[in-house]
Amino acid sequence: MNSLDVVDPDIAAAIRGEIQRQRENLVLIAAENFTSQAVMEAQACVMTNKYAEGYPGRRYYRGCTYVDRAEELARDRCKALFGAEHINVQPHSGSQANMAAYFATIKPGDTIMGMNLDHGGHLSHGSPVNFSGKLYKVVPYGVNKDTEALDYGEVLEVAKSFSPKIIVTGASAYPRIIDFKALREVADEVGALMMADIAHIAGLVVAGAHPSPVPYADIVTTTTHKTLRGPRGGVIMCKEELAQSIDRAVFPGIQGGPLMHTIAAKAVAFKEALTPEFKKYQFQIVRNSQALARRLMDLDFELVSGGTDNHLMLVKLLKEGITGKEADETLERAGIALNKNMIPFDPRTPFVTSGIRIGTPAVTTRGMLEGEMAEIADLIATVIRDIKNDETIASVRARVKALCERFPLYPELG
Ligand code: DSN
Repeated sequence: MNSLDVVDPDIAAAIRGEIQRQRENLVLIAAENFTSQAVMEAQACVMTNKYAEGYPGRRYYRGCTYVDRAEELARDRCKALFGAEHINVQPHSGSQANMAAYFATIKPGDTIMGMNLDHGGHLSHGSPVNFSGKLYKVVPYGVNKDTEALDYGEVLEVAKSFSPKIIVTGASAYPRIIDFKALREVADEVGALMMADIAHIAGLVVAGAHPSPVPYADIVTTTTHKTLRGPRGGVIMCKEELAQSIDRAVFPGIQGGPLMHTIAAKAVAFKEALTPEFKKYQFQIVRNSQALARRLMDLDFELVSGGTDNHLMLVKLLKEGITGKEADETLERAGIALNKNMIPFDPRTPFVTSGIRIGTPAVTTRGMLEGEMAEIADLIATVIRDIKNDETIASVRARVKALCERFPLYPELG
């Protein structure tokens, strides 16, 4: 029995339940992953006790020798991964990384251009319900109605009409390659800064499975817990001339003490991401995603933009006559965790939606390959095509459990 069982058996039981849930279910949430035991050990370390406002060598507290070392390692490794000029590893989240990027470069009331949330963008790229939509004048851009992919000529037209201060690229539900060079050209044409939020594709970028925005963007933000497979958190990369403004925007601008245990865990994840195995893993994520997409299309499902180039796909459910909400609730009962998602030009609300988003980073971490992706597509199709039948759901649940048992997760956790 460990001390958590003694001090707080309720939380200990909840954690055990969560381990079991992760083991027995297929995690297809495109933004989730399973971090390594080493990352979790760093995250659960004594650095959680340390206050370290400031940056390595320039702190407002004494006793920072070892946390300085951890932050320096995190910065150096992140720099080696992405080739960026300046790195800040302190943002607590992707949203805070984005907030700091805006605070460093523009003023409330200025115009930003970000991808429409309904077309695959992110809340913090200018949604009216988010700080970004409340503080700034937002001009959304979206995908082309026919191709359901970005049309950079259309983006340029929007930019020319509204002269934004920043053009934000990046998405949380866009299955195609983003042409960062084309967006740089759009930004240059209208005299805007370019910011790329690569939270979803950061791991692919490290491996070369997706082009990097670093040569083109003034600022690149990311989270560390999606394809990058680290602890939950954010990072900002920027050109040297923005370094001081970015650092000041993070601290003291929007954050106080950095989470030094998380920064140590980020350093571990970056070390893992520098290995050849990590690169192979990223390419396998994409191969798996394409295998899953192909099988779904063979089973007559319609995918946004007709497929995928990256780690995720969006399935339209209009033809099936069910909502994303019905689909994700029922699939969860069958042991398949994914999320309902708006599709471009969706007639339904974000709480109901007409689609689901499926991602392969987590199942690929478990070791599943293209064969298992075909099996997963069949399981999803079986549930969706017989959504009211409890017996079907129970039989898929049993098949999911058997599949998961073939790919053990966290055996070291007992
Ligand atoms: N919540 C994340 C996602 O699901 O894509 C984005 O922040």
